Amino acid sequence: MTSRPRLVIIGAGIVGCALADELTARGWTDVTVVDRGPLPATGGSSSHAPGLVFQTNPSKTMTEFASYTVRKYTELGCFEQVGGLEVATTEERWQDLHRKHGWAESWGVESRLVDPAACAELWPLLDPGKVLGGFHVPSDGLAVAVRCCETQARRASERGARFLGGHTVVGVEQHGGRVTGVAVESDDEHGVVEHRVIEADVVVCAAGFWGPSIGELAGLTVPLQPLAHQYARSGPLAGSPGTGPILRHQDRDLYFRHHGDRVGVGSYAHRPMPVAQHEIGPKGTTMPSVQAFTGEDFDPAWRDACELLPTLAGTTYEDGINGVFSFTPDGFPLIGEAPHLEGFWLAEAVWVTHSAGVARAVAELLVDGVSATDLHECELSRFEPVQLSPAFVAERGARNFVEVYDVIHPLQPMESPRPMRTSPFHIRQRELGGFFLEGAGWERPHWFEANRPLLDDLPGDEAFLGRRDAWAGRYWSPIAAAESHATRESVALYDMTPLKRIEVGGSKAAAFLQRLTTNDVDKKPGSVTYTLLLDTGGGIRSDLTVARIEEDRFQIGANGNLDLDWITRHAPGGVYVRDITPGTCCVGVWGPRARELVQPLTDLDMSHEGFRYFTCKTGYVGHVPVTAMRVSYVGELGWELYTTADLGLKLWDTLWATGLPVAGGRAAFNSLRLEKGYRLWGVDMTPEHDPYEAGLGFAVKTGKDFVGRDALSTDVTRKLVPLLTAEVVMGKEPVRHQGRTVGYVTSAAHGHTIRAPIAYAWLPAELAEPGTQVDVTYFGRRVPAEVAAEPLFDPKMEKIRR
Ligand code: FFO
Repeated sequence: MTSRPRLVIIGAGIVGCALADELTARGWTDVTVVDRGPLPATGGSSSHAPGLVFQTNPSKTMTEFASYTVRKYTELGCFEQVGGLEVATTEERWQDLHRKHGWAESWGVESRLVDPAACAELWPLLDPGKVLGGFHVPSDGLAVAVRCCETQARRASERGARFLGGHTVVGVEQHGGRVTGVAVESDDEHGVVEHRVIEADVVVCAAGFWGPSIGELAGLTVPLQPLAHQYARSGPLAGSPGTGPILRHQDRDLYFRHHGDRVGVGSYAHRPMPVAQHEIGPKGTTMPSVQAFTGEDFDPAWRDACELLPTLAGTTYEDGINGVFSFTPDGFPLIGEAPHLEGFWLAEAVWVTHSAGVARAVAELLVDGVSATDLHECELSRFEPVQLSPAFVAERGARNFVEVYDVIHPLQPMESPRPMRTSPFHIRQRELGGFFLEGAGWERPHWFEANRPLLDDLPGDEAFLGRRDAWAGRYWSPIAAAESHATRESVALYDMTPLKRIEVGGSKAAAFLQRLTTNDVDKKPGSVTYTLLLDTGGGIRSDLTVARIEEDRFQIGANGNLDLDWITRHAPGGVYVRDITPGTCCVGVWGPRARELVQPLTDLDMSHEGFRYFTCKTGYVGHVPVTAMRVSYVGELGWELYTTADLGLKLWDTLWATGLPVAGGRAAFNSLRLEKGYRLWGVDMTPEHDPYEAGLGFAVKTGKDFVGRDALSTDVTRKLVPLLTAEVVMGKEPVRHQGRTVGYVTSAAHGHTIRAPIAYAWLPAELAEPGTQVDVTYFGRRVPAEVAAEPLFDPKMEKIRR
């Protein structure tokens, strides 16, 4: 590609304009932005957006997007930094605001919790008798969306970008799997339709809720559901201060802002109002993004608003609108290149709140090939095929609308549509009283009620079970302690079917994987290697196990669909890449009695010498052909046994019939892996971190050439370390040292074997020494913690290597 590729951006809303600005600032000046509507108010979501920017989000990435948006629009003079206030009217919400305060601290957003009187000072129209307290972020505020579009478009135009209003995209041109241009229609001054193609090397679709239609032109599914949402303004209010913070009343799904002496009220309380692509206003409609306002849907919200803001009572609302904007199945934006069409990118489902941040990240991806921000939650390739079905996208999109202001527990799954993906062991897991949560579309058991009787034989003391408050105790059962105990003392079966399995083969497979990953994977058949995928900036894109099954056939244990996409994209000719996850299954047989369980069922030599740690073999367990790998994410002797999906149940029943194992769930699994210090990608480390910081330098062989190597440095300023905490926390909590915020928690669990709660956390390198005293802020409480040496369990590997 030339250093200045020809770029077309579809959509001159706030994302398209921000992107044109970011790219032209980086020297990509051959930029054309097309939009079907007039400029600058194109009639898309940006044209009606009330512009509220609340920065704090459970996701570090989303918070960073919002914080950059605030900084940038403030500098550009199109942001009113009025602050943001979220009030609680229930105890549950008040607790949740404490949790939110923690996220703000973890992600570097200054905030404070305030009492009802302070809430009323910030919002004089508010009845302090109704609230328990508030969460105040002084840097939040209002983006004037259309002005943001104009200002950024002007800067981009000054650097050479062209903005074409009244140009409707009617085709995406391609040749040989690459995008070559965009076909547009426009009316000339006589109303005659002109059709032409704008040639392009790169096309970015920033078409907002039109994304699915544009995607269709490119042969790409864009999993986005437009929903309409009601917003109205009061009449002039005597006693209104005229300005003040943006306000959220989430217990009633409401938000507010000032419009001079009027107050704007937005509601998520009404029924979801999905809008199909063909229902969006046709060409020529001034505001295609606006549907008919229905007072009967808004009236209850207005009544709730009157309760919080008594001055509204006795007045009614004026000029209500029903604005359409984009929802995705998981609430995150859609960023990334189409899997089958090189050069066609998405920057979709982005709210004004995150617009500048997303645009910067996409510009970095296009220009540098890698973003400084961790994008794994936003990448288009995160969706499994089943999660792209129109029915799924519609239902989950609507659920996200309903839940947008709910207090959501980190483990809480959506209720429907479920179940989607089930492993062959599912039927047995149900019989055992499995409690299921969802991950990557899979039903995953977290514990089994059938194991409850095991609790009777266990130490019932607090150090063993772990002290949990009601929050940390939700979606958890003490049965996890029994399953953990059984794994350490006897043997347990863990369903590893949701583990992404990718087969890579062909004569060049070994050379390819050697170049793509950090460790030496070019070992003899039967070897298994723990290795990393890095991006070109040296950030960790994944951690993998690579098993060389045969000379030219590898089986990769990966973290998700992102890995499949990454490996597929990089594969040269002569290498095939196949997702074998759906057609296969895996059970982990782990514990000191694992050998005693498996050996009688197989002719394979399962002895320590005959089947070394981190090796694999193929053979039979009972009647079932298996690939056995001697690896263990729980830190015990044992094997992962793989077979095809049709034989999964047979395999499970064969193992079960020995009478030795119990079934173990994710809750025990998570505790066991944290005791052993095994990192979970996407939670403990992300592309934001390099291997040395993450404590994974052992998996990097700098003597060979691999993607990301040149960006690596062994100097580290921060480290991922285990903390022993006084009670169980959940993750994402801020960590303080001598009163100063120094880092945040990634994963946490109670370590039943070590009889202490564990929290992994990112800390400055100078504080990473074992013994350093810190504290973790959990719902506003200070939980004492101490940096510990890792691994916390079996440092000599005596349990695994025997
Ligand atoms: N693949 C398989 N087969 N099983 C798994 O559990 C997983 N993972 C992810 C993705 N791929 C997988 C990888 N995470 C170890 C640590 C983390 C893992 C997988 C394995 C591990 O055993 N580490 C040892 C050995 C390292 C070595 O000898 O090189 C260690 O750190 O001591 C599950 O999430």
